[in-house]
Formats: sequence, structure tokens, C-alpha cells
Amino acid sequence: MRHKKLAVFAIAISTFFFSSTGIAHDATIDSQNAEIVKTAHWDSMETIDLLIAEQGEKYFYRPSTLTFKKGQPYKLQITNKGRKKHYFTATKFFKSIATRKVQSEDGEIKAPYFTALEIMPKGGQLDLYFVPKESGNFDFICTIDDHEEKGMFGTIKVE
Ligand SMILES: [Cu+2]
Repeated sequence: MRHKKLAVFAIAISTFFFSSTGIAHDATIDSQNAEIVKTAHWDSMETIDLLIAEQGEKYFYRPSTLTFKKGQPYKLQITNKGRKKHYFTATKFFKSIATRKVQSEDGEIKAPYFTALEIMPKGGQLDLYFVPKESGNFDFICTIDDHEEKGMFGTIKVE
């Protein structure tokens, strides 16, 4: 109990001193996201598959449009069936969600938010556990070399 009180006090202090720098702003968002992740109904989580594939000179995500509902917990399973490694880069989207974790066969990573995920070739898979917080349209792309030109882009719609 004593530790909890101290933590609240520390947040209050940092808000007071750093409100113009943006540091406190991030701390507030982090604690809001932690609360969203904690109180979300993970037993009603929906699983959505996103496949990465290559066909000749075409590289793509399937589907290229992902639709989510604000407040609903999701697991986005990203599987790379291609011969090359690929990215799932969605900077604005990642900042608009409360992230629980990214999980793979080998472990899981917890972070306030991500900017890009790299998925290994020939069956590599990463699962992103999250809750959308903001509605809107967000882009995702693969930022490796000319992959975007080859077709690796898509849209995320949050309703
Ligand atoms: Cu790629």
C-alpha cells in the first residue's frame, strides 16, 4: 500500500515539473494504457489473422484492410509466409492503441508502444495483443527497401 502511494506522489511531482516537456504527458498515457489493458475483457478477445506473402515481384499483406472496434481486445496474428523478412510498421496506429504485449514462440515483450514489428521469413509469427483507443484510419507498411512499391501497404480502420 505504501509503495502505491509513493508512485502516485511521483507521478504528481513529474506532472508539476515536466508538464511543458511532454514527459509527464507520456507518463499519463502509459498509466491510462496500463489501466485499459488491466480492465479489458480478455476472455472475449477476438483473433485476427494478417498474412504476409510474396508472389513473384509482388509482396503483400492479406487482407490489406483491417477493421477493429474501439474498446474491444484483440490478438493480431501476423504470419510471414514469404522468403524474405518483412516489417509491420504502423507508427500512428501503435500510438493509438493500448498494447498489452507482443508474443512469439520464444517469448513475449511488454512495452508502452511499438513503432515496427519485424517478422521472420518462412512461417515467422508475432502476435500483438492490444485494445484500440481511438477511431480513425491508420496506414501500415513494410519499410524494407522497395517493399512498399511492391505492394506492402494497407489500412487499419478503427470504428
Ligand atoms: Cu517487406
